[in-house]
Amino acid sequence: MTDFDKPHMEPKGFFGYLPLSPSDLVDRKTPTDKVFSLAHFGVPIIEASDWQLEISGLVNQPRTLTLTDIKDLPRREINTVHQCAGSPLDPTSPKRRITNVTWAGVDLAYLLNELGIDPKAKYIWSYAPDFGEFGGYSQSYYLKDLSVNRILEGGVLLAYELNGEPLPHRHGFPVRLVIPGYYGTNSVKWICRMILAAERADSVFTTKLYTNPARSEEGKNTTGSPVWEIAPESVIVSPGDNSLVQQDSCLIWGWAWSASGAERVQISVDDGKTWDRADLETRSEWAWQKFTYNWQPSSKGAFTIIARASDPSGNIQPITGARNAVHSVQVNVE
Ligand SMILES: Nc1nc2c(c(=O)[nH]1)N[C@H]1C(S)=C(S)[C@@H](COP(=O)(O)O)O[C@H]1N2
Ligand SMILES: [Mo]
Repeated sequence: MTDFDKPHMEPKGFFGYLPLSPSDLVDRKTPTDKVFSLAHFGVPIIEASDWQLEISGLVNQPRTLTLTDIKDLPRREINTVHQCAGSPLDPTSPKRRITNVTWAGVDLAYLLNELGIDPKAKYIWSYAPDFGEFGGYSQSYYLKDLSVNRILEGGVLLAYELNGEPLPHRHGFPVRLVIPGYYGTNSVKWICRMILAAERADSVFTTKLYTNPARSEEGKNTTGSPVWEIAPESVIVSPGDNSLVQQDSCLIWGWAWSASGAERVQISVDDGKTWDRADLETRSEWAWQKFTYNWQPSSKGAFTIIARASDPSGNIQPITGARNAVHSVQVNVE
């Protein structure tokens, strides 16, 4: 069932392209050549004419689609944060691999409704043919899953464009999944097979890696939850780390986001003893939101500026020990 033709991989082996630090995130929309790129096994080079997508499992009319078939379906454009969850081997350290981009493709809800979803289908398993070794596991494909409910909320794309252009190979050419509000790891690039199923996919990248640690609460053990929805987070774009600022006025600004948007951003300049609310724009689609704060430093000298975001349910960025732990910058007031 999972015997894909092995694609040519260039490069072969873990691929990471990380061009931007927080102080470089000056553009609201990240230009394509500045969008980070990650691939556990390397980048498969797939020609459009060789590509097809099989959709089967708990669906009334299984179907195999070519790129032309996909492009003939209604085109939907989505502006969203695109963020990597960080290394699954080091899940509690923030990596700040974050961008805000526009994808275009067909909404998967539209396509699946055309094919007819069997009511027993609760999850969809998405496969790509990239293969190799990661974290001590040897795999002959990349596999992730997501819930049918999330798909039916809309916005989940089979995308063939990034920022108005065909996807570059490293970003998933010819077609990839895009799940707005979910960490990048779930958005399977070079997608070639989707299977609708009643249960989750039990596999390395679904239930072993990218699983939040199980917690025990009041004697009850909870099983680890998948790394799906993006937790509240913010980055300080300006001032940059180790910069000099003037005492009369300093504009602190950056971006905040989460799966359900950022509700509030707070700033501390006294190591988290007190927090002051920043101005925060409202969200459009799944995009990040700009925050601004006019700071009048109380004295000259060294300060640490910390920003923390919270979401509409009141979840708040932790200070340490999590992938979405706060970002801080050191500045000198002169
Ligand atoms: N097929 C496949 N899809 C994949 C991956 C992969 O290794 N193989 N890596 C995932 C991870 S961890 C991230 S963060 C995003 C990165 O997408 P980008 O390179 O377009 O930024 O792709 C995801 N999709
Ligand atoms: Mo990632």
